[in-house]
Amino acid sequence: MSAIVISGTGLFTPEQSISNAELVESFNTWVDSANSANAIAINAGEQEPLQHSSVEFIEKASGIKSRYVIDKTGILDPERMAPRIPERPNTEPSLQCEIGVAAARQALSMAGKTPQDVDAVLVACSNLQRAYPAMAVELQAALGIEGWGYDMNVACSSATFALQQARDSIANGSARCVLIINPEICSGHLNFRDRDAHFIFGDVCTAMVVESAETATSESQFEILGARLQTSFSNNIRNNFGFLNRADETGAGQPDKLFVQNGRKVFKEVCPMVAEQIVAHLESLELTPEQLKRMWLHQANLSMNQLIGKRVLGREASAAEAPTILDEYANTSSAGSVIAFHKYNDDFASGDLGVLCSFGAGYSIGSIVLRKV
Ligand code: CO8
Repeated sequence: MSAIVISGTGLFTPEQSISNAELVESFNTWVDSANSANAIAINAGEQEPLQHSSVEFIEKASGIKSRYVIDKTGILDPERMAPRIPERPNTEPSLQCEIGVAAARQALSMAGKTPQDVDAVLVACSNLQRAYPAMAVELQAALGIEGWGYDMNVACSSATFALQQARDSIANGSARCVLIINPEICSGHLNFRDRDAHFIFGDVCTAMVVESAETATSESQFEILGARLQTSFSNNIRNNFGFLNRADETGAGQPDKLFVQNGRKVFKEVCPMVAEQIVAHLESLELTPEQLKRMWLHQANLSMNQLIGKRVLGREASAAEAPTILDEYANTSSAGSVIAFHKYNDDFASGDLGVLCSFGAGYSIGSIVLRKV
């Protein structure tokens, strides 16, 4: 079997960005007005007052300083606290298609591919804009790609799981070249009134071109040496939004129809699983952690990545060994590790090794070991 490579990556970043200070100001304004509306119950001791959020807490607990979003005004409006993204008529490209096209064109151009070279489109992300037709099929049409496409969702691990699917499709001959697109509009499913989570996510779209080394002409190619996936059921990160919500009105408007998590448990349970997976995956390829030049880790929390880096390497990982993009982008779900890879691989020489690794809801973990061609 000939080698299979990632030959191009693309990144669409929304124009609007929200700083922690802006987000906290809006949140605290909403808290003050909710507390004054409930002053009687609060003063009577029947209800706990809501607490302010803080810039210091956010940066210290997560490492996040800002996030890009599709719509800043709606999120920061204390009367609304949700992005304002008008529905489009069916005759216009949907938003996920629009940002997907932008990231995909960049990835195709880097790989030196035309739409005619591509056989398959995988849209892999945490939240799909609609049930059907598949976003992948709309994107396929918008890009002028013949062949097939489908959507898949493994939350934060969607992109790494799609990489394995792409590799398998090329290896078994069902596609020559696969385009993976991760349109993550996380602000649509984030509860901006939840003090524990209102700062966590941002919006973005990434794309990757995967093909056989035999057809690849890109100057920058990374061979997929191995792909390892793991899932283990947990309720600690959950979103109960779904098509059956209308069949039980009692749940309407409940916070569980948006992102909810027990962040502390996620932190404690997931970090060791991720480190163990990376080490075992390397071992199965007869590689050692010392041979890694870089870990492009999922971007959820800076301390999480520092802990994983330390467990894998047996010492602190330097900023160059485990680069951070979450300070600027926040958690962009499946796109996070792909952004890190997209931005931090120029210094790789032929033969250098890295691991692209995601982890998140499910729980789900995906590790992809890459070698620069
Ligand atoms: N401001 C000030 N104080 C706060 C705030 C705030 N905003 N929030 C909480 N606090 C307080 C708490 O009340 C608590 O106070 P006390 O000690 O008095 O009880 C104190 O701060 C500490 O709170 P925590 O224990 O919750 O704080 P942590 O240090 O654990 O940090 C984090 C919280 C940042 C959430 C951290 O636990 C974390 O990052 N965990 C890992 C999360 C993670 O990786 N999740 C992955 C989820 S993403 C995924 O899989 C994809 C989902 C799909 C995307 C959908 C898009 C929306």
